[in-house]
Amino acid sequence: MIFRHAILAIVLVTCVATAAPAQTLKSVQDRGNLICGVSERLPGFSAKDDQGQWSGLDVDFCRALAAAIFNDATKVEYVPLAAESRFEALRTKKIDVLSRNSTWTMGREVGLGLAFAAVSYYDGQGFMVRNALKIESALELAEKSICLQSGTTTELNLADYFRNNRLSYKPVTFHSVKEALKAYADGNCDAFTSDVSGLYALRTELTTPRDHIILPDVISKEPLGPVVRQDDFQWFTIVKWTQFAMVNADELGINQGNLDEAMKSDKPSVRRLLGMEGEFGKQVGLTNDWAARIIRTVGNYGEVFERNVGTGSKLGIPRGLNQLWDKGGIQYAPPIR
Ligand SMILES: N[C@@H](CCC(=O)N[C@@H](CS)C(=O)NCC(=O)O)C(=O)O
Repeated sequence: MIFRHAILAIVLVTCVATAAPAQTLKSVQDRGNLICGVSERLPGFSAKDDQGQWSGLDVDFCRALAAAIFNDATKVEYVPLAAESRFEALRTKKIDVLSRNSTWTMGREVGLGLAFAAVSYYDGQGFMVRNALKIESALELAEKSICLQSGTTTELNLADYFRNNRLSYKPVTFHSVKEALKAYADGNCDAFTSDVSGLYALRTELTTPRDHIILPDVISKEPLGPVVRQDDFQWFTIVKWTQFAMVNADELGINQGNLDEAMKSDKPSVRRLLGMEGEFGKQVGLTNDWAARIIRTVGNYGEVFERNVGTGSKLGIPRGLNQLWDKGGIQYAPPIR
């Protein structure tokens, strides 16, 4: 009898131990930096310059998280990941968060045990072709060869699109974006397909970008956003509200330039966002000025968008769907209250 109780106790202790929630925030704080998975090279989203400095919209998300946690956006170790290895790197805890133009799909959540925290960029899949080809619509790509990267949603969307339209095509698939773009640049494919944002980004890498157009057809929904494991709700909450803080700041008109002025505001929504009222930051394991730290160092969502990919940047992408909900887009953040 005593023996059976002892066995039961061991089983219970083991179960409780395995069920203990992961403490990503604590391990990030103890380590002293955030390990962020990013693209290997996608200018405007994540790219390393000659001085070893990373920049881009996805990189700024990592910086925003580091600012919220450490009040120092430089406390990030970037891990460049190919499409095929990104989710495994997250599952096996090689990274704390994945911020790498990854599309939120049901399969990736239920099949891989991951959780998309928010949508940092609403996108869709498109095609890039040479002007000289005189193609104006994706349907004219029937029988043509199309370069793409494996391990992406791109592959299935492409197959679906041609199947739906009862057309055939020749997919030419590569493990790395570098190889795929080189094949297209060398003329080994008639078209290149990816998320439209990726096409804008990669077009800047071609010898004569203006010789290539992005077709108007958008064949899928690609909501891109940061991803975490499902085992840590506190961490999921921090990642999610980091994105929402930047969108809320944009909506409230708070930016890097007017933050100090905004700190004196008596508007309740501004005071709560910036931590002058409420205990929202502390309740999630941060300091109450967590969002102010993000805005001061990285900026609001609109500033991040414009700086990295917007019409004034090298990529020149119109804000489009990523405009705020009250300005004609679908970027919408739940309120901080
Ligand atoms: N959003 C799609 C596609 C993401 C993707 O990996 N696209 C490629 C082609 S643009 C890319 O970003 N490659 C950059 C890299 O591998 O560094 C997905 O989640 O599967």
